[in-house]
Amino acid sequence: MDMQEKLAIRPETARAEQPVIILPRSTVLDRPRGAESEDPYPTLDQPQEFRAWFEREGYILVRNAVPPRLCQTGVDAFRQEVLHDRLGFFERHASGKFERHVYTEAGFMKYPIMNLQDLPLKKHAGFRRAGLNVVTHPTIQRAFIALTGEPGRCIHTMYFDGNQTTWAHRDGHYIDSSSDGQMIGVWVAAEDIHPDAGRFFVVPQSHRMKVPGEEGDPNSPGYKRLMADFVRDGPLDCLAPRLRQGDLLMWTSMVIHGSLPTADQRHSRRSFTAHYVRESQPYKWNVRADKSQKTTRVNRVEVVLHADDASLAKRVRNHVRAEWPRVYGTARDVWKRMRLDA
Ligand SMILES: O=C(O)CCC(=O)C(=O)O
Repeated sequence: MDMQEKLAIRPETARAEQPVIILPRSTVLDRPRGAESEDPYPTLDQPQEFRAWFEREGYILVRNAVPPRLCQTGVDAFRQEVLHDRLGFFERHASGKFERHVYTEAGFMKYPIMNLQDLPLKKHAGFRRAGLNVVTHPTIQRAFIALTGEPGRCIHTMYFDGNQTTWAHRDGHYIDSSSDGQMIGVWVAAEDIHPDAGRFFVVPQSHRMKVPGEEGDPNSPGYKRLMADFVRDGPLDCLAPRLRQGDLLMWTSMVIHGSLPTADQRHSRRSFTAHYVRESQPYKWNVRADKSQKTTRVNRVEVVLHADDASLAKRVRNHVRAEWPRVYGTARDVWKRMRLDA
């Protein structure tokens, strides 16, 4: 039985930990920059300085960007509709596959859900709506226009509850604008993030540096090791700002980032995240063959839909997965076993 099958049968059981590469440099873990309270960031009322900071540092922070009430509505909807759905299958960021929840020891969802815009409308309508309301909020659009001079198209979204300890990476190795390096990532704190919760980290100015060996497959252990080596031993400092509910962090697709290991498992690190490209630029996958052209609109923002429903068979599969997850899980297990036996 492989790991996926174990997951499908016993969703509540934390899967055997895959080796996750953490950041052993003690200054990164013990005293990540950003723990201090003074903010150096230009605000949106200073658009030129705002853009200049972003271009120089590769990231920027906007305090109180999204009303806390909107974030809370998203968190509440997640807890009501999604967290306790032990049978449901959700697309995951780490594997790119549809998997059931894995819970942390404190009962948080360990692996983030990918692409809220593709969630089945019947079952998860409240969470989908609330999450998309956060990641398309007008302040995010204003910030995107300040950084690029034009409106943005949202091409990817995620929701984090617990911490998967995201490996250090550049987004642009996976997905980017057709013009390399011009996609922008968006991380909205959906609650006050406890310093020990496994904070989001960014390596300022890393978007302008080369990391040896990074040209390889970004899903390979070798890539993850080299990126971690760079964060640990490289010339740049790691920054993990304290974020409160509604704070917004934006970064360019070539800046290195990830999440610190969780120091205290009692804390969640709830956040809605998204990736945006300029409306005038298509997006591209660097790790997938096909890219979806389908979109919807939320808060006047174009949001790309990724549901794989190009044939009748795929639509039936998606329907069964959404409406009869027990049947889908059993069928999937049987199918996998048959393939193993063949
Ligand atoms: O918050 C995290 O763990 C990582 C998020 C991330 O890598 C992203 O949104 O691109």
